[in-house]
Amino acid sequence: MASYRGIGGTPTKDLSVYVDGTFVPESEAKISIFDHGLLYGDGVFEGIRAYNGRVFKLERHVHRLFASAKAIDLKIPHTKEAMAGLILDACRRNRIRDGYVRPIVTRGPGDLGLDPRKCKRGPSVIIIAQPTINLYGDAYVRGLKVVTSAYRRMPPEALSPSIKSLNYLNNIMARIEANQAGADEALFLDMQGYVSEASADNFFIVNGDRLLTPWTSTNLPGITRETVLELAPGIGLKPQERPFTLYDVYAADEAFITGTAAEVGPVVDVDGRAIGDGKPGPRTKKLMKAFRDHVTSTGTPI
Ligand code: PXG
Repeated sequence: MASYRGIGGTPTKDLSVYVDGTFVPESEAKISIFDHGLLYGDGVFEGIRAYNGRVFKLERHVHRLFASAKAIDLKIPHTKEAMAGLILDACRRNRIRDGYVRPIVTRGPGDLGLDPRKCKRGPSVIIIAQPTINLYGDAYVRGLKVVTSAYRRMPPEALSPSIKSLNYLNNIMARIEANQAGADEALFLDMQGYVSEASADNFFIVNGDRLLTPWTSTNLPGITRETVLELAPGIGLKPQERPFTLYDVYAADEAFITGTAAEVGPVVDVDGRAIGDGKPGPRTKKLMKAFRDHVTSTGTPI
């Protein structure tokens, strides 16, 4: 059965998905309507890519999944090694060479109250592995149009944006604004008015040979972000993590977003201001190529 869904609308067949201890066809996969992941967004997840038959930064993603779970006091019923093994197994069973993997761990079935102690059975563990995705299509060639969100990124005082939790409404509200403005992405400011991140991606600007991104206290410590910071010196860019404002964005030579699904995406317009000359910048393009070379030649073999 072919259907169109998944990030970017990639056609997929009936996938083999992992749910609570076994692999089943997705059409037979079941989760309780009392699962607190559904009722309250009480859970954590990861988004992981496979390139060329290898899972990119698998250990780093598994580590972040466990760190997110720890932060919400959720005990994942597997070791990190077993979880990594299940992710690779999900790829193998779906014959993934280039794909996207989504492990999810919820608080599990409870009752209609939000007290996690009611979830006596324990966490639900789900792993979906699907073939490659293309998030923004031709937007990578023309560059992305971004608008600043009227919502601020959830501050760490309310809920740490470093936790990759199932609560994405803050991000979704911003994405709705971007959709209504006819933009590709939304840019969040933090509560102090500094640039935070996009709705599902980290944000960078380039000025001369300087590469700037905000530090991660007000955004997700993205694994693509880390990778770009590692690759930058190799193409002659000096990376720096520090706060900056919308003025710095409007006046930047180049801008781009990073994310596992988005990869490195050139930004050419922010709030109606052309960034640089309004075309994907030369250093961004160099970085996109360095990123592609890196991800297609490293990773854990499936
Ligand atoms: N910030 C946020 C808020 C994210 O959700 C990133 C940054 C990038 O992190 P990585 O580790 O992937 O470089 C994310 C990524 C999507 C999608 O549709 C993206 C994410 C989660 C769900 C969907 O692109 N997370």
